[in-house]
Amino acid sequence: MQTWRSVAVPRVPGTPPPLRLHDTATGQLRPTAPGPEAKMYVCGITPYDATHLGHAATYLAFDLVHRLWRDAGHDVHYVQNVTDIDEPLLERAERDHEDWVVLGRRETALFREDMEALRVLPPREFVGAVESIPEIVEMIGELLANGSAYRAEDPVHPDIYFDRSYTGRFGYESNYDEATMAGFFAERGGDPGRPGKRDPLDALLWRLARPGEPSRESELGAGRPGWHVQCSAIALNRLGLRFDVQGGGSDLVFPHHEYSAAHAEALTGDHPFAGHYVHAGMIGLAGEKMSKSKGNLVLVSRLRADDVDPSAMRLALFAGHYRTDRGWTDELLHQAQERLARWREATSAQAGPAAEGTIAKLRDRLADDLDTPSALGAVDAWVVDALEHRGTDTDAPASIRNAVDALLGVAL
Ligand code: 5CA
Ligand code: ZN
Repeated sequence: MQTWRSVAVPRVPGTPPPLRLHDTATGQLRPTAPGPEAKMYVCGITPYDATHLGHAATYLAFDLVHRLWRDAGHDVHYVQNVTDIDEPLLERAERDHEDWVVLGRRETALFREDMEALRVLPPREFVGAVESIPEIVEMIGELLANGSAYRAEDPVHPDIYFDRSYTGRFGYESNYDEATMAGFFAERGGDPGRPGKRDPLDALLWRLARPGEPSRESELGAGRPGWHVQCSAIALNRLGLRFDVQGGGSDLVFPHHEYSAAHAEALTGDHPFAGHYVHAGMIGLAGEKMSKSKGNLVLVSRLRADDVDPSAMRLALFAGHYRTDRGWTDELLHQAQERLARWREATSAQAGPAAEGTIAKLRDRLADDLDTPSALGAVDAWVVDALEHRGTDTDAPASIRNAVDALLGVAL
């Protein structure tokens, strides 16, 4: 699929520390250890409604990873998918008497626009599930061949399922117990009660077409792919096993990332799928998770239509730590707008206090599991100094502006 346009990223003098990120699988803060090419896969949208601030927060967190790796000199191979064929999209299209392909394309186009406005650096590859069906079919064929996939015992619809016991490692990513897994599996798109499966928690790989359902012809029979195998195939075929970061919101810890990893590991016989499993917290509104299905949304496109500066949206979301579940409020946005105005005032002066220490602190805080609250605090401290004492370093305002642009994506 077509991606979106990139903004230029200025170079920042000095040496950045290695980036450490929290890994869900081990529960530890560990250094990312990318080679010359840093590899990241972040789960993309299911395009049945517009981008809300929850999505934005998650993509902004991974935009920081992208920016910090670039700052450290890595060539970043970033892959993001679009779940342009799946239950929620098809249901919404049906509800609204709309063509599911048209709906998906329209919302994907709006997502691109929102990401570009937010100055999110684009992925190198932006990949739709529908266009990936041939490679997904191939992967499922191989899983059937090695015995990790099977046909449900159902004479009418022998859909294909994944045997979750196959790798012997199932559960290592989420670390959830059986009861927790069963709860999330049922809640997040699984079908535990489907007759003909070997285990209620075996996940769907290929759903044979029912009358009136969209499908693609394939050697598996006409049908469509399950959700987890889409991301598994798209990531594996572009990044290979042991890529650096698998990312998404915390609602993807289980089942989605557990099965994506298990499918790829079953296929290759190797481990682990990703070096780090990184999850952003949920953004809520008035105490509830913001979600398309609940409809309690603040849309990026709505805020843009109200002329809210995307840099203020960034600062509002970065005021909290990416892993913390947090609420969106008008007050949060208001504070971010004030902060942005102060930063702009200080960096438009002729001179200011020396910038090097602040830039080192900014990098240091971000490298520590994207500690944006402290990173913003470091810039705040320089800004207070600049506005109160008016330093004499004539390069400093531009240096701060440059670093804030490159590392936080905030345009001053
Ligand atoms: N297409 C799948 C992933 S393959 C999906 O989850 N799509 S989504 O549109 O529902 O969400 C897109 C991304 O935004 C996912 O990473 C999801 O974890 C994240 N997300 C969804 N809701 C929120 C929220 N309220 N706060 C933070 N992140 C969220
Ligand atoms: Zn995904």
